[in-house]
Amino acid sequence: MLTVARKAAELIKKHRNDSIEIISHMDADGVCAAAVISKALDRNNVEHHAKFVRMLYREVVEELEPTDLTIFTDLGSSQLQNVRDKFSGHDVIIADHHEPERTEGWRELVHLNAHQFGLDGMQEISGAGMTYFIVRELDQANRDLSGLAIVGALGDIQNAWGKLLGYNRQIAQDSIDSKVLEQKIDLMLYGRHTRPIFKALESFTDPPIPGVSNSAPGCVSLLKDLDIPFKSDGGWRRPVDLTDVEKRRLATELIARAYKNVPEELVQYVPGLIIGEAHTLLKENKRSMLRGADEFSTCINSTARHEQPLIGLEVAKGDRGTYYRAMLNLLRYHRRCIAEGMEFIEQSGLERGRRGYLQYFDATGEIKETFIGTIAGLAIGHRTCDPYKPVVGIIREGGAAKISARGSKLLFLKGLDMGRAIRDAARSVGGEGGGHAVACGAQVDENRIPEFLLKLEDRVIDQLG
Ligand SMILES: [Mn+2]
Repeated sequence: MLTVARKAAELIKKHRNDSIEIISHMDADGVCAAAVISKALDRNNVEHHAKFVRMLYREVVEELEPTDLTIFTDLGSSQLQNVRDKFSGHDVIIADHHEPERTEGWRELVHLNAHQFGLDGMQEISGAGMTYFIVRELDQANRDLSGLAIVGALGDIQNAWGKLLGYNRQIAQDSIDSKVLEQKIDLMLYGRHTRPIFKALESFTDPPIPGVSNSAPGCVSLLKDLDIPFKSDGGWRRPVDLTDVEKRRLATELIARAYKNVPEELVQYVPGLIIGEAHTLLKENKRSMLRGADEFSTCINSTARHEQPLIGLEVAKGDRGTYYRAMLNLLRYHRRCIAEGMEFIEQSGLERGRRGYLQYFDATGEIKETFIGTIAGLAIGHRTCDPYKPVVGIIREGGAAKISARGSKLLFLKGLDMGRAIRDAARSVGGEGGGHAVACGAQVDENRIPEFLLKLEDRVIDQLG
């Protein structure tokens, strides 16, 4: 793999005085990947532009123009045919971790894909990680960009086992060595550096914990029972302020409670979801949303969700001024959209699949298309939802249905790969789909939604045995 990464680095050096375009995936990993390469190019005073797309559908590729060098990051491999039709004969680098299409490349293409080297692109390395290997070959001084590669990996939920695997571990080691990252075993609470402890507890829903998940009063009384103060002189204590003894006390109680609730065959996965590796970006301010690598990735994700990836790009590259403030605004808007989306779920509830293994909602005209996945994900934690069944969100528009599906980490650990399930189900009704094991999407003909849901449900049942 390093040989190919080196070839890519050589190609970049060759074009250092030419026009270079970066085309990346419009999600957190894609934005981080673009930031990694863009930052490395900046350091060498190489001019370049960045552009973000959701998918390299034929009509999307049609709109692109080959320049002296085009660098695709976090996409390209799985739509290689479309890319080739337009870019064949031109200098192109693809750094991707999605499963590649079985298509020949062309002479001027340097194709760096995780799968070609026997890596598990779903869990072991992200698009930002693949890109990182190129910039490290470009200059060893780029090792400090490894922190962004970890943010990208978390954006793609590559830590579902409570820790990073494979090459991601190597990348994390690079960032520990270059003093940008700290990796520590901790409670897997979201908002470690920014939220009051009881808030962080309340939003913990995977696995669901009785009397804690979605229950602010429950969290407050839990902390009281465990003799853990939730305030100090400086205001609310955050998860990061807990002492090791307090953390252990809390972890023991959370695990014990989750055990009582979780179906027996899933019990073995519970501790790994409550305790795991936490990643802290040491160069960020202590109370900043960017201090925790997981929160950093949410920030970047919100810019991509709302189609402002260039804001995310600048923040990922280090802007803490104008773009950072724009991102915080976007984050506020993001939270408002979440509140509205959840209000809709609260009002309308979820429908059940015919065989009871799927839950879905149709939010046409209610929720923005780019946002349906976020709401589907949060719906899993909602009180009206069965947390042990995947959730599907549907938006109908112009005869097509845009579908997003989410499964819990718990189901993933049990063996459910929603990305594969949705791809197969979509294909079987003449549509297209794919994505990650816990977060994925599809597009099918509006008239075939019921048929699609049945096929999807069949596949979920098959996979879960
Ligand atoms: Mn990715």
